[in-house]
Amino acid sequence: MWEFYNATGDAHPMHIHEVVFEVVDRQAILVDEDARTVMVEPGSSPTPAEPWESGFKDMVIAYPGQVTRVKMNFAQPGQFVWHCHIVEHEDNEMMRPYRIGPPQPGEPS
Ligand SMILES: [Cu+2]
Repeated sequence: MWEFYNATGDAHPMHIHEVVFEVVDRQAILVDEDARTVMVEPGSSPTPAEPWESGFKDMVIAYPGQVTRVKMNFAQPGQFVWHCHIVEHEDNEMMRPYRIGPPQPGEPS
């Protein structure tokens, strides 16, 4: 289960390479910019995925002020990326690596 905490003012279409996933739910979050923390809003309840989000996906929209949860099984070992599909975001650090399995030769430590 991955959780995308969106503490920005924009919706982000998040894409995870090499895997398909199911959208589980979304829930309100609280952002404390002074303390630089984010947490699930106490007393809030998760909202199920929308009807059009049923089935396996490779992209999900992470809305502002919410955590978006997705679940998946990683079967393919290797090094991949996950990123926002908005190019300006992707080019400004919203493309991140992830690895399945043991470290690989030449991988940065
Ligand atoms: Cu984005």
